[in-house]
Amino acid sequence: MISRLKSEALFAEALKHIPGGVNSPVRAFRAVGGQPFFVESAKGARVKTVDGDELIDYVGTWGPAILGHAHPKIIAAVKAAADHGTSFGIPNPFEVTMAKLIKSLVPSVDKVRLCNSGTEACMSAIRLARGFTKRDKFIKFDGCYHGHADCLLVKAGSGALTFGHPDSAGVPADFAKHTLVLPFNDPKSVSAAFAANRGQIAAVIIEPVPGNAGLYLPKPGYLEFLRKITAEQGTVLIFDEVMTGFRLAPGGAQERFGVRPDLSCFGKIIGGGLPVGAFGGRGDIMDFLAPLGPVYQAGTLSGNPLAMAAGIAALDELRSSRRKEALTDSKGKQVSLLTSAATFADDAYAHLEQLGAQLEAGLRDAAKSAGVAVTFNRCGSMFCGYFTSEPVWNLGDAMKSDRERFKKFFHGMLAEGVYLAPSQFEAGFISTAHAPADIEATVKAAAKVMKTL
Ligand code: HOZ
Repeated sequence: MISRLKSEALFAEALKHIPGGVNSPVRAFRAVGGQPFFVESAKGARVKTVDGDELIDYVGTWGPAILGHAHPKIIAAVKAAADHGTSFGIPNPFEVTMAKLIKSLVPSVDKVRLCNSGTEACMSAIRLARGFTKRDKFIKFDGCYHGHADCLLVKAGSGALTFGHPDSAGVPADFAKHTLVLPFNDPKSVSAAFAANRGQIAAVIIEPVPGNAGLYLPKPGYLEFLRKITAEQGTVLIFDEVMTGFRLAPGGAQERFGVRPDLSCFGKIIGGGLPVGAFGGRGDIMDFLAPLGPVYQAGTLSGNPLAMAAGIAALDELRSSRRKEALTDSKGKQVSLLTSAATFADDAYAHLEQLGAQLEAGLRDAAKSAGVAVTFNRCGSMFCGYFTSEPVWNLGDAMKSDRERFKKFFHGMLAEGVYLAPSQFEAGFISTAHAPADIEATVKAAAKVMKTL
């Protein structure tokens, strides 16, 4: 039995001073029971607890750590930036570099505004879409989580769902009455909502690959359908790529699925582990923002030099892993890496894909050998195993999974030194710092734990 005495003492102290002892609800372990451990440090694919345990980490600080923890380039960039000051409240050169980097990776972005969190990004994108279209209503999908702004905290995923409050208390009904919530992967309900609210829908906001109710994928043609109907209806299509951006491909889910939204929301990876958010897209829409236009949005720490330096280092490292291996054809023209099997393994995204496939195959085998029904969903380096034999395409399907089994699995894996998200309704994240041996160890642990379920 692993001793967690230091974590327990810290948590007891935290409970006296912080509601629930945590600063973000999912961290409280309520969905799995028990108490959270406290982390002393993290490096590469591992976190080290204050009790001295080293755990293989698949939470990755909920997505930002795509290069693993404490990547030397990011740490060096933050240290160097800090020497020049931590915040200026007036433009700094890093902001311009970051905006150009985002644009170069995500072709749907003409202009980008930086802010401090994914919540801010989504809240601001909705306000911008409403200001631009002069319409009030918008569509979101159940189980999708777009941060905790009032109008978005309706049938929301992540902690809101885990704790049984997908509609939060404290949100006046009037504030949420323009939010239309529909099932994911169901084109008919979208057509019906447009027909019933003709000329009134400002935006459709969606996590193109929802990662806040576990993980499920868009059915073939679904994102294309949303693109078509929103274009026809003069509605702004917003992709919330806070989790998927720069992870599922350099250009995010929109690159992976080949669908171009009007606006996109980002966060996580572009902060390299520091607080950050961003939203961007079509220039004609973005120019509705103050000071050019009538839609107000602001922030003291927006474009913060430390967060920018960390994010630039992270994006640059991801990009350079491609550049290093870039091939040229006979005329010296660069050939896409993804066309070359020979260089596949050295590309960060190909590496993540391979690790994801290894984990998927291993966990499927482990479940099969143990006779445990698991539906394993994966998209690149994001994954979720639901304890159900049915396919999972939306929140309704996800809710059918056996959460008691998940609890046992979670704690069993933790005891084996593997840290998964402490909720059935969160995605797992693989980083470039995970080695095939880490995946192998994880699969071995899973095979052992599955037999006890
Ligand atoms: N909303 C995050 C998961 N989807 C949780 C963030 C955290 O607790 O750090």
